[in-house]
Parts: sequence; C-alpha cells; structure tokens
Amino acid sequence: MRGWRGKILRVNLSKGKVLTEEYDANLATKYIGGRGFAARILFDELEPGIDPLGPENKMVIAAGPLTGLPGPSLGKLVIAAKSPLTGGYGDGNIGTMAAVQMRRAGFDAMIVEGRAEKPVYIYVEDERGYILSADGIWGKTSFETERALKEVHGRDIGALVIGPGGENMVKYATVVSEGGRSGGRPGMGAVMGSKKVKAIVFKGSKDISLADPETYDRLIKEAYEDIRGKDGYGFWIRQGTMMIIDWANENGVLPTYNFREGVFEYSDIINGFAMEAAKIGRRGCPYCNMACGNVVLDFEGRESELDYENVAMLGSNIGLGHLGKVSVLSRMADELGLDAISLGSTIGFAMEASEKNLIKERIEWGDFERVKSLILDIAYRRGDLGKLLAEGVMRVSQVLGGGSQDWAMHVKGLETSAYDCHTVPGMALAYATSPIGAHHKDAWVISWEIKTDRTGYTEAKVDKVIEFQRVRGGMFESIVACRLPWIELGFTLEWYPRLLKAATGIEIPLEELLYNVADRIYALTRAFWVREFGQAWSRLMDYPPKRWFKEPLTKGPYKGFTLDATKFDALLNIYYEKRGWDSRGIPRLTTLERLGLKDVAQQLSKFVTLTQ
Ligand code: PTT
Ligand code: SF4
Repeated sequence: MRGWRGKILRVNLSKGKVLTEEYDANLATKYIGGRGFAARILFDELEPGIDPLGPENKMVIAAGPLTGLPGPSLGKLVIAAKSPLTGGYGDGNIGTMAAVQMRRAGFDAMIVEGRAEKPVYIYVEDERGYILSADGIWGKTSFETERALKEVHGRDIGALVIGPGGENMVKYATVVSEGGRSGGRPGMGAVMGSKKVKAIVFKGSKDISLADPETYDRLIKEAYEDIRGKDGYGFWIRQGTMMIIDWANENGVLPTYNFREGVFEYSDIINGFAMEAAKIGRRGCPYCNMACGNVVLDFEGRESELDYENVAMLGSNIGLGHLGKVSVLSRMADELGLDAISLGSTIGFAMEASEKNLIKERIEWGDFERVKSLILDIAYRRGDLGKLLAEGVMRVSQVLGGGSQDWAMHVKGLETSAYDCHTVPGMALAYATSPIGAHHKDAWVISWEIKTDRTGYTEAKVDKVIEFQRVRGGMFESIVACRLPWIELGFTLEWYPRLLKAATGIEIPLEELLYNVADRIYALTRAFWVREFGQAWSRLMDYPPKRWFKEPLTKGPYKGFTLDATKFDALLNIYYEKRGWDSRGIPRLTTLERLGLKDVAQQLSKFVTLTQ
C-alpha cells in the first residue's frame, strides 16, 4: 500500500504486551482512516454493554492516508472509544504533532486495550512501542506533563496527554496536546485515565511512501497558494473562530445563561475584536497555513488559547462578561484536561439549579472566583458538588430532578455546543442526529440556515444536514483533514480526491467518499448505538433539549420563539427516510446490505428486529 502504512499498533496494558498488526487493504478502501477505522474496530472488538471505564473498553487513535504528509491542515488524528458520558460511540479530533509522528513511526492507528496496574505512559518510536512508568508525571497538569515528556524524549515528539480530569475520570475529560489542542469531548480523556495511561508519545523518522510524489508536491504547493489567496484569509488569521461571537449575538443564537436568552449584554467585551486587542500570538496544527489558535494573556498573566466555543460556553453561557477571566477558565480547562463546552454547560446548569434552589450552594451567574474553585472541585472530584458535576448535565439533572431534565442541555448525554437552537430547527436536527451526541462538528448548518429560511421546517434542511454530515462527519473525519479550509475559506472538496490519488495511487472519487464511505460510517456508528441500547433504543434519543421546545427565548430579535415539537418530529421522519433508516432511527436491512455491512446487520439483528 502507498499512502497508508498498513499497520496498527496494539497495546494490551493488562498483559503488558505491544504488538504490530497488519490490516487488510479492504479496511483502507472501505473506511479510509480516522473515524472510519475507529468505528469499524470498536464495532468489531467491543462487546455491547461493557463498562466504558472498565478494562474491556478500547481506545482507538487513528490517522488517515494523508496524515503526516505536508499539505493543508493534514496534521490531525481521531481518538475514539465507547463514551463514558453517553454510553454510545464517542470520538474527537485533535490537531497535533502526535498525528504526524505516529505516522512517521510507521502506524496508521493504535489500539489501547486492558488496564495497567500502575500509572504508565506509552512510548512509540519507529515501529516499536514501550509501556513505561508514569511515576513523576501522574498527578501533573497536562501542560506540566507534556513539558516533562519533552525533557526526556526531546522537543520533536508528539504527545497526547491527560490532566487531572482524565485521571479522575471526569465524564467529559478530554485528551490534550501542545497546550491548547483538546479533543474527545465525550470523555476520551476519562477512558485514557481509566486505563491508567497518562500519556502516549510518538516519535518517528520514517518517510511515508507515496504513489506519485511529484504530483503530490505540485498539488500541495498549489493548494497552499489557493488557501492564501482566499478572500477571508486575512480576517481568519486575525480572529479565527472568535469572529463567531458577534455573528452569534447579532443572530440571537449565542448561548447565554444556560441557553435562555440568545444574546449577551457584554458580548462586545468577549468578542473577536476584544480578543485581537489582547492577542499576543497565534498557534496552529502541523502543516496548517491558516493557523487559528489565538493566544492571549489571561487575567492572571498566563497564556491561554481561545476559540469561539470556549469563550461562549465559559463566558456568555455562565454570565461572565470579562475576556481575561474567561481566558483563565479556558486555560484551566486545557490544563486540567476538561472539555470546555461540557464544562461551561455543566456550570451554567449548576448556576440555574442554584437559582432555582435545587442545589443548596449559592453559585451566582458570572462569579469568577466561585467558578474557578468549582472547576478544580470537578477536575479532582472534590466534595459532593464537585463529584456530582463531574458527571455531566444529563446525570446531574437525573439526580436533582425538579424538572431540571428540561433544561439539561444535551443530546444522548453529550452537552450541546455553543449554538442556541430555539429558532433554528435544522441545527437542532444536526445536534439530534450527530453520531456522538450534541456536537456541531458533523453538521454546522446554522450559518446557511440563518441566511436562507431560518425558522422553517423544510426538506431542504434535512438535505443540508445530511450533505454536511457526509462531508464533515464522513469525509473529513475519515481522511482526517481539518475541515476549516473548506468551510471557512472555500477551499474546494475536489482537492481531496486529487491528493488521495497522488498519495495512494487509488482513484477514490468524491461521490465514493460522500455516498459510500461516509454513509457506511454513519450507518456503522448508528449500529453501534443501537446495539448498545438494544430494546431501550428509541427515537426519543434523537431529540434536542426540551428547553428549546418549551421555554421561549427571553431576549433579543427572536424573543418569544421556540421549536415546534410536531414539526420537528416530521423533520426527523424525513431524515430517517432519506438515510434509509426506519421510524425508530435504526438502519434498515437493505441499507446495511447496500453499504456492504451485511455482517453488521447480522450482529444487530441479535439485539433488535431489523426492518427490510
Ligand atoms: C472540539 C471542540 C471544539 S470545536 C472547541 S472550539 W471549535 C472546543 N475546544 C476546546 C479547547 O480548545 N480546550 C478545551 N479544554 N476544550 C475544548 N472543547 C471544545 O472542543 C479544533 C479546531 C476547531 S476549534 C474546530 S471548530 C474544528 N474541528 C474539527 C473537527 O472536529 N474535525 C476536523 N476534521 N477538523 C476540525 N477542525 C477544527 O479544529 P473535539 P483541535 Mg478539538 C483549546 O476535538 O472533541 O472534536 O471537540 O481539536 O486540534 O483543538 O482543533 O470553534
Ligand atoms: Fe488547526 Fe485551525 Fe489550521 Fe484547522 S485551521 S488545522 S484547527 S490551526
């Protein structure tokens, strides 16, 4: 194989064994890499019903055939496992040198299974892997850990680490890299912590062999130039995703006071321009020429890397209108290895619960010092409240009761990202049907929706959700390329089959990537969920939070609006029909067979009856 390495590293922590396995070329062409590999491996190797934080769970780290090659925004990897937050398929995407170095070390993917007796880290260098003692780094923050590993193994390593959040198995702990990259929202850091793995370090020196190196070189030069020449390039470099704060506020979709208001009175204090005034630098993922990591000095004089999601969820959503202070909270999330979205949602939920006397502690909106101590309590699971909030909003609301399930902002247990959907049914559908819970990554249709027919419940919206899921959740997550050059600057999708051809020698047309590979991955992740929940699976799991249906927006241009449950239900029916899933949201037998997933159908039919 060219492009692909053809090898997976399997690390069994319980047995203390490290094995190199060659995989079948079919896996490569049917699933490409990244999420495709992860979903297939997890479906094949996990028994349904296992404890996500037990040794039976497996963690898959997977790259794609372009990862580690120079080329626009190709330095990313997918990290996946059964999620402790949702109980279903979970993954995240991180831009990191670890992606580059894993491939240079000779592997397309790595499977981590079992559980170590004592804290360890995994060191991989040029086709060999070692399980080493984590004495001296267990208990450290993610930043300290990475610094310590660089002192031992050199500055050019790529490292995936967890902070105290992962060690203490906070349900929304993430995996962190390079101080400001964090991925695996559905608790991938907790899974790593449950295995007692503090870090995974990669170092490689082996070039990746390409089918047509000359064409590849020419293409990437042209591709970088194409991106640099795009209209929005300059502004993107200035603000990156932070430009979304103003847009979200103007359009009444900024999460505010636990998704109640849609607009924030202090939005101009935390927006992209405020960030520009505080900006001291810019970071990015490997090989990216539109680096979007905005580095500012926070209120405590330390560096913090800001994205829209972090600022919205730890700013407006908890009523904190002070960029320097929001930056402290965001930096704490990175240091402690907690997902900033779920953290902001859980804290916003706790503030509302406190306001409504469902919890006895007083936690005022925007109380910076209180939030700081609460974040530490969560990361270290300290005190009753810290322990409870470490479980995420779905479980906290189940414990508190009092109607709080209606304003626990999640789908399937994963907290909604930073877009209020009272007025945008298409975006609500995107959250509802995402394969990992309420993440915007698969189908960020909201910008298109607001420009077209904002509040309508139309078939066109279903088509857009599916189109985006195919492109973003299917194609980008399996090639494992950053989607931002495409969605933000208009770098066209046609580049990717060309790059793939030059790297692998195989012609994989865009249609194949979108209608076969992507749909296959979607059917497979859905099958994973359905197999886990069996008879308990219901279309109600594909519903956005009740707040958006029951409680109108209280402020802004769309004050008074809610989603309509009957119309949403009809939209969901159209979605299922177009996907070839039945009215329960379960892939039909014919759909699975068409996508080459006959074996998956056989498995699934042991748990639920499949419709023809
Ligand atoms: C991603 C989610 C996002 S999506 C953001 S900001 W965004 C939050 N970032 C966090 C953070 O930072 N620290 C923290 N402690 N928690 C955080 N939680 C949130 O996590 C990220 C970029 C961004 S910035 C986006 S949109 C794009 N996401 C991509 C994706 O998912 N796939 C893909 N093929 N390309 C993408 N490109 C962009 O990457 P999760 P990163 Mg992250 C500090 O991982 O689990 O998917 O959650 O990966 O390397 O930091 O890049 O406005
Ligand atoms: Fe990473 Fe941003 Fe570049 Fe994407 S655009 S590769 S997220 S730095």
